[in-house]
Amino acid sequence: MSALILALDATSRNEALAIAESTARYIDAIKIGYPLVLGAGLSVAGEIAALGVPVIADFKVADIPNTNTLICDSVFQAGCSAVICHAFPGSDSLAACVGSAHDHGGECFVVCEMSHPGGAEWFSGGVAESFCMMAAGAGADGIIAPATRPARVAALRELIGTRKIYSPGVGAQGASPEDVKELVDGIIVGRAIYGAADPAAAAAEYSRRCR
Ligand code: FNU
Repeated sequence: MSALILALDATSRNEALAIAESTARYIDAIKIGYPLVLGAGLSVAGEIAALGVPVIADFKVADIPNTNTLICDSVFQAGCSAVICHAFPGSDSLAACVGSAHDHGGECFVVCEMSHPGGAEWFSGGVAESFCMMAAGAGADGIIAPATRPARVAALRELIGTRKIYSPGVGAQGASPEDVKELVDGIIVGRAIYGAADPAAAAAEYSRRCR
C-alpha cells in the first residue's frame, strides 16, 4: 500500500493547474520540476499548494553547499513541502539540502538510483548503496528508487530502513503499481495521468491500484 504522487510535468501554468484541480482528490502530493517551473515560474508551486496538495520540488539539486542552500530556501519559501536532490556532489552538499528542508519544516529526498534504462549503468555496482548510506547519514527523510527495478528497491529498502522511498517509473516507463507498492511509501506517476484523455479518471484508477 503506497501513496500516489502525481509528477506534473505539463509545461503551461493553466494546463497544470487544471490537472492539479481535477486530480487533487485522488492524489497525496504533486511533484513539480523544471518542465513546469521553467514554463510557469516558481510561483506555480504556491498556487498548487493552495489547492491543499503538498508540493515536492524535483530539482535534483546538485551543487556546492552554498548554492544548494540558496536553491532549497527558495523552494520552501515558494510553498513546497519537500525537495529532491542528488547525492553525488558529496555529503556536505547533501547536508545543505537536508538543513534547508528541516529549517523550513520540510523534507529532503535523495536520488539513489534512477528509473530510466541508463540509470542501471551509473547507479549500479554499489553507487546506489553508497548514496543510500549517505542519505541516511545526512538525516534525509527518504530516497528515490526505481519502480522499473523492484529488486533494486528491495535491496535499498534493506539499507534505508523506515525512511521513506518514493518510486518513479510507473506508467509511461513501463512499471506497474503492483510491482513496488508493498516496498515503497509513494509511487510517482507522470504521463500516464497528466497525459491521459481524462487525467482525473486515470488518477482515480492509479490511486485504487496503489492501495
Ligand atoms: P513519468 N523521475 C524519474 N526517474 O522518472 N525524479 C528517476 O529516477 C527520478 C525522477 C521523475 O515517466 C521524472 O523526471 F529520480 O511521466 C518525471 O518527472 O511517469 C517523473 O519522475 C516520472 O514521470
